[in-house]
Amino acid sequence: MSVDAPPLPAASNYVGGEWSPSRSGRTYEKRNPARPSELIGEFPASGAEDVDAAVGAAAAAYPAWSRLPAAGRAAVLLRAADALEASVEQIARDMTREMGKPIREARLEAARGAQILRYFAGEAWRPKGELYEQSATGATVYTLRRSLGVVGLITPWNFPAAIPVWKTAPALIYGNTVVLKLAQEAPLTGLHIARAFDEAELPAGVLNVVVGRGSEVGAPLVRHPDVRAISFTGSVPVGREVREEATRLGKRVQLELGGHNPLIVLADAPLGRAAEAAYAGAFWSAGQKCTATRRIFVQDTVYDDFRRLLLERIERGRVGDPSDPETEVGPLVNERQLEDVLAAIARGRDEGGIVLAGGERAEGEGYLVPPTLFEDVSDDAMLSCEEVFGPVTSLYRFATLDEALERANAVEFGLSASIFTSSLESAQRFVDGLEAGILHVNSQTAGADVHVPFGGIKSSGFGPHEQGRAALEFYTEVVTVYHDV
Ligand code: UN1
Repeated sequence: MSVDAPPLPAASNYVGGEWSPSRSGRTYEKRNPARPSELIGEFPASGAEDVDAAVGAAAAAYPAWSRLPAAGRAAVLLRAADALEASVEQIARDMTREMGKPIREARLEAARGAQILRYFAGEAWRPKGELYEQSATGATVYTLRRSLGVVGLITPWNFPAAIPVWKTAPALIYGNTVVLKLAQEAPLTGLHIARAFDEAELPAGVLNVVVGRGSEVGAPLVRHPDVRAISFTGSVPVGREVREEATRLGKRVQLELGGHNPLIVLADAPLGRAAEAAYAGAFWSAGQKCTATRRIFVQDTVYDDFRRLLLERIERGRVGDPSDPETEVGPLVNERQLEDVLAAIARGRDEGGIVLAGGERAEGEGYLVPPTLFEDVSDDAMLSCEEVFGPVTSLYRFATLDEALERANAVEFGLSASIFTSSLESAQRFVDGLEAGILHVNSQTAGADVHVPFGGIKSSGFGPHEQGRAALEFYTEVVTVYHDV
């Protein structure tokens, strides 16, 4: 069964509570990566003048929004959650059509949007400061957290519902107003978020959504003097530019960047579960997650068994049309990503890696590469060190847990990591020694609960983490009040 394509949507920016084309009138075409001959729609190719208008609207809306009681802001988030939830199926279908995420994952992600909004609505009733006594007098001294003002959010195409919501929801609940720059490859999903807030009667200008290229929208947003803080999710090179520019201008900046996430399988692991986690972690969403499993370290005594189980799982996996609810692995997002992934596979082979499965573009019009598994890749080869944003992962053999931890840590990234073991002691050594911001014991490297911090260390992230109560740190600033009577 395949889902039907809905009619082409009217696509615009959302600025000051109005749906509007780009000021220049320029547009770009968005095509379906599973069927590039199918046009999804024409979207605004926005520029600096659109950013100016959006920041102006956000600045004008800020005083009233920030003074509203937090419970009033929460009411808007809760209504937006209902609106998103009512259109989960439509959002999921649009997501699948515009960026190729298999519909079964797209549905889960769209539903997660409503959950994130509800969690952050709850922040209205949680503490925003701490109470102390002054040393000299015993009178009160307390901290309070205040909103920043206008914040700029720059989001990627690979989680086009979850990431815009997990930045927007905390920004708004703590009293900021927002300019959200959507990824060029996934505008339609993000515009559903604007529509949900519009239906929720968010006051005009509190959330402004602008579609366009990073260089034409992202860069002016980072530079804009009225934008106090920038939260960015994307690639390491662009993230570094954003950090340099934002810090040069004295702005607060938060980066969520790439990963090169290891999964360690010990000899005492439940091997079937580990193979399942390796498959899902490496290949769901065609490996286009910063949390995807890129390196699989397997203890030598079970290496051959695990390799067989994973190859069997790859053989059984459903690869193809992402609008088919059975499909597990769909296309890459665009032709450039396809070319980058194929070039990385070619380099992996040139550097001595052996392809055990996949390795070639699939037949047909879509940008599809089947799950690709390497072995015999050396630790200093490109595939072992650099993030390849596609369904490509490598198997490595190791003897001891110490060796596995050392090799797993030998990359510049530190986002997520997993271990499969039935030993409490080994699990604890992994938790103590693995350099990553998100650790999984007996589960796959991808996935993120709304109520706990999400973020990487080393080159994978910068600034406070996202989600959970960690979001309070980034979207507010601390004021200390000495209160004598
Ligand atoms: C997840 O693993 O569900 O862009 C979330 C990314 C991450 C989000 C991953 N920032 O892939």
